Amino acid sequence: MEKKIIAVASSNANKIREMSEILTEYSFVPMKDLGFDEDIAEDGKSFRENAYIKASTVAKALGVPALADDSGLCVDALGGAPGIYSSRYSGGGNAENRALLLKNMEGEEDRSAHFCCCVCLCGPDGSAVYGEGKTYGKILCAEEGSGGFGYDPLFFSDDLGKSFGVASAEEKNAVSHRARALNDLKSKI
Ligand code: ITT
Repeated sequence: MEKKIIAVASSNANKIREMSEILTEYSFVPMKDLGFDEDIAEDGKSFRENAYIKASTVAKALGVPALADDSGLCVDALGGAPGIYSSRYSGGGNAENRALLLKNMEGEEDRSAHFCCCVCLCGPDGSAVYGEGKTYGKILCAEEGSGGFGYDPLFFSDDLGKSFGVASAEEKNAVSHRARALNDLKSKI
């Protein structure tokens, strides 16, 4: 059977790879491949608002439904930071973000954290359906593994009993915030 195509309002290739691994019945096509290659200002105050901004901008521009994922790491001892600012935490890339997180967690005893994900499927008319997911764990004192992306090597998953950096893609996708959000969305469409 032909896979249903979904336009994805994201320029994060790792997110799009995970979407394809999680919902295998769909073909996720990056917005760039459909002719949308602009920066979208993510000026919402929550994962949900940012997911809507991305999905609705691309859906309106392309005239087809679009899916966006807004996600991040929320650390209890840091008052929920970096949260919606996860990708821009240090002003650098993933390695710099992890280094800053480690520095800000130096000497912290409470290392509890969770990843959050809000996905939004939006039509060109602005109508939206959402899915939300979280996954809980602890911030490690040093990186473990090099798998996944972003903060994965610093995140010890309570569900898996190991870091997302050493987990296989299958293991991560069985418990991740992204898988939970996508499955929540799937149950509504
Ligand atoms: P798009 O907006 O283009 O989708 P982005 O990476 O800027 O890409 P976000 O604004 O949603 O997306 O920021 C998500 C950041 O949160 C991501 O860059 C990582 O730093 C972190 N993050 C989210 N999910 C993660 C995961 O599964 N593993 C590790 N880090 C993750």
